[in-house]
Amino acid sequence: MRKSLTAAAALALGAMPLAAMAPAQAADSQSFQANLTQLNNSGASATVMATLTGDSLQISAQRSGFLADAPHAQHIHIGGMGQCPPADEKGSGANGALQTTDAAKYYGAIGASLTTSGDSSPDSGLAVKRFPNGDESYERTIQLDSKTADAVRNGTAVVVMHGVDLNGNGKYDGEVKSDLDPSLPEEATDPAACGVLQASQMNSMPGGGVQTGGGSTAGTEDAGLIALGGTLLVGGAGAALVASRRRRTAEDQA
Ligand SMILES: [Cu+2]
Repeated sequence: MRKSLTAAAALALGAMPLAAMAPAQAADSQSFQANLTQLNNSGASATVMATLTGDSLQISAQRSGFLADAPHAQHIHIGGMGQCPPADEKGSGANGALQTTDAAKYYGAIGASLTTSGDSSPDSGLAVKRFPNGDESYERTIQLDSKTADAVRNGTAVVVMHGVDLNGNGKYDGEVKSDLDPSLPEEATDPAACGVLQASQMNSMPGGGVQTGGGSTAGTEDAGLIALGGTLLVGGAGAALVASRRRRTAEDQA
């Protein structure tokens, strides 16, 4: 965990020219990870790493167990409970298969489409020619809308990858049509794997975050950087909280 985190941080920093490494920009970047586990008994799983800078999200995915030679729509879902459904959740598909909208109360609607090229808005939710096939890995930097960026920051964004071979015949087919697009079989769009994007640095520290002393993180090369980011971040949030309290007090007195 720590090893990959360090590597990701080094990569992010290495990609930036030195002149761009102003403290404000470094503090503004946050790293996230999602461990996607199977839905619909798909056997699929994935690890997603992401770094959010402003509304710009650098995101990568390593996948396994997805139906080969078939496109797998993948999205960041927002506006639900910020959770995945239980793995054994039943839905409206064939033999109780879970369709995408069956679990919308858990993970919400599409906030961004993790396409391989072009548009990455919810409009491209079913752009099947611009999603990875099978277990192809994925890496891209996309612009999020502010709602989706906020959801990522708040830990309520959920990555869902779709496309399940329910009947095990090696292709998308079957009697039941997709709840998203009736021209497709449900297998093409049923959720195959799901995971919540969670902050991969500060939240893993004891006490919710900021360590100013030597502490248990001493010994990692980027501990100082992480602590600095945490301090600035918490400082910013604290200031916003104070400001909103002041506003509320002013309103109460008016
Ligand atoms: Cu989706």
